[in-house]
Amino acid sequence: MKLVARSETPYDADPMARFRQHLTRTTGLIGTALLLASCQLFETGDQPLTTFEPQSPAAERIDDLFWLVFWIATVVFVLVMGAIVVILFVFRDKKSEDAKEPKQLHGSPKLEVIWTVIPALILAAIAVPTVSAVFDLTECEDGAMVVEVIGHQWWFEYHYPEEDISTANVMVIPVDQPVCAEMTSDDVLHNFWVPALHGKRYLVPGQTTILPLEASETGEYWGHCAEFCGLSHSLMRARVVAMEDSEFEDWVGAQQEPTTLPAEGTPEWDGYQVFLNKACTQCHTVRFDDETASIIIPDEAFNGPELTHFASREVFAGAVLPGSDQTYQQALKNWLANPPAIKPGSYMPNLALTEQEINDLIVWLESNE
Ligand code: HEC
Ligand SMILES: [Cu+2]
Repeated sequence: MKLVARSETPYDADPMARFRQHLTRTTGLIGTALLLASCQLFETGDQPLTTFEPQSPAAERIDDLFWLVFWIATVVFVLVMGAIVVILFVFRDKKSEDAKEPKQLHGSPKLEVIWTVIPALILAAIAVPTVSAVFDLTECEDGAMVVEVIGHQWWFEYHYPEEDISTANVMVIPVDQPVCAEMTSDDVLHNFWVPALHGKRYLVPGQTTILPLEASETGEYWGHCAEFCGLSHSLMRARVVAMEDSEFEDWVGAQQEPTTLPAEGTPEWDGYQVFLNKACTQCHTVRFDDETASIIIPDEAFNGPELTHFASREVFAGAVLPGSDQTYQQALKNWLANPPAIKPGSYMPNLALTEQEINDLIVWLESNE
């Protein structure tokens, strides 16, 4: 084999090589652009995570701030770029006899004052509303309804201390009323982010962070854990449902009630027996109308979502199930068959349930409304 030094085939002498290089570069760029565009596709669709449709006073304030900064930055960008283009043109090298040198300056107090004062004013115009928003947006109004948000790998728990309710995945709130989320984490850092309602805020183990929430419209708001928190971080969604006041009262009333202990011999009874016998009671609280049968996992202990009113939440497993391509029952079947296959690293183990046991469990779980 003959080794050819690079200089022996000069770049210009091989137009094909040049073409190929251009092609690789262009394809790379187009590929990157498409890849980035696809991130956008994932975020919109059924669960839009956009900050541009604010539905609460806090989110509106953040949105206003964004547009203020955006327009200031746009004006600065256009002026600076415009000046560069004009200067490039006016002072280009004209290569002719009559081209004159621009006037040479050294030090100009007037100019220096101008280009210091203008940016200082711009920064002040951005800083004052930003800092005041940052402070206002971390404080809850007096009398706001408190919901404690506890982050777990990989689901959100919601506890209503006044109402004495515990639920998971779906936070239910009354519309047009201030709610104060008092947040913490049971394990690692998480971050609660429901873009239509507020910005992001950390959930820190051993600390309480505050997030004022208020939904201006009834409806569902989607969110996501916004801090990488381990293997299934991408499968940790948040969902907030805002209801009319009367509907909310009904919801609270229903959640406060225990669920019915199945009667012996019913199909629910079989599922309940599987629940009792397959270690489920080590991690899941269920409150029954017969209190002696209730299974209460202490707060300090390792726990999974409370299942007393499991079927009243339309989603489960960090609000990622059921997926858009499956029914509730199919999703539940898959989940019970092998949780870590659905959510890698899941703390709910594969309990090697038989198909019969899974079917029985589903009947019982679906009766817990
Ligand atoms: C070692 C603890 C543990 C055991 C044992 C366990 N689970 Fe779980 N379970 C969890 C955890 C943790 C989650 C939340 C997983 C997630 O979303 O990442 C969960 C989630 C669930 C969910 C979804 C709840 C929701 O609203 O998101 C159901 C239903 C469930 N488990 C049923 C069962 C049944 C039935 C058994 C017994 C066959 C069982 N679990 C055994 C820890 C456990
Ligand atoms: Cu998280």
